[in-house]
Amino acid sequence: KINDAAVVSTPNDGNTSVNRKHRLAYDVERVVQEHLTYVREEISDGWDLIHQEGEMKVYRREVEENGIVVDPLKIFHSIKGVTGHEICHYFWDYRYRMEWETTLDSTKIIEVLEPDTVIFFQMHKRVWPAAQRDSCFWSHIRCISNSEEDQPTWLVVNYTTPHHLAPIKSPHVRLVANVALICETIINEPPLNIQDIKRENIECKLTYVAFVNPGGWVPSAALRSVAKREYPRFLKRFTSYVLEQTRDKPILF
Ligand code: 18C
Repeated sequence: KINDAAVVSTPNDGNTSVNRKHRLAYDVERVVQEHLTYVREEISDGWDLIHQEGEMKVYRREVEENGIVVDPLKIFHSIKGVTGHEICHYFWDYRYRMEWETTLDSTKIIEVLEPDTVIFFQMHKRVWPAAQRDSCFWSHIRCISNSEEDQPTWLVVNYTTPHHLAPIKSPHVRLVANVALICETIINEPPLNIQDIKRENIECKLTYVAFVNPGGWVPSAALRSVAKREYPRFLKRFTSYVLEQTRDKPILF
């Protein structure tokens, strides 16, 4: 089900194609289902709480593959005054991205597969002395209704894919990402009439997970310390941005 607010529009630069039953539909379904299964798993041995601030808890598991740090990261947060739909809308829609992402030089949609699934090419900021990273990934937004009574779960998944419009060009290094943002909306002390729900009654419980392979060697300690600082920073900035954007707008359930 596609919500009007989530329909994408892209600049008509002749470099974007649109098609309906798309070639990555199976891949999208598989990865979405994996995230939905994984999100219910409890934090177990091996996960370290690396940052805690208010309601936000950031966990990380230290993992290396062929000497490259690929630490899975998981953040739990709870934000009063917004819905899961609002959080996912602002995360997915490219029009807002450069307003809250501080680690990007650029972002561009290179293909629209469906109104809820697009392919991005992004150039990340260079962190000296490592080579500059870029990324190419499909990005999918979805609403999942669990029952008539409960608020739906909203999620966004960003998953690396190759694309002919985004060849890997040295000296840039292609990073590999599998990121999901999964949001539930809680209504506290629900008023009898649904129309009377105010922002003070709503709360979004979110889980953000990231599996990122930097695509080439970077010094482990430096990478871990940048990641430890940047992920909480991103989530704080992004959620404040959504609060600011939605404060005076009608609630988007
Ligand atoms: O999920 C986020 N954003 C989405 C929309 O853009 C999308 C992004 C996916 C890619 C995430 C990968 C991030 C790695 C970027 C490397 C370069 C970062 C530059 C850092 C600048 C200080 O899903 C939000 C993503 C929030 C990302 C937080 C940054 C994490 C930093 C990771 C460490 C990189 C270290 C590079 C080498 C350092 C060694 C000296």
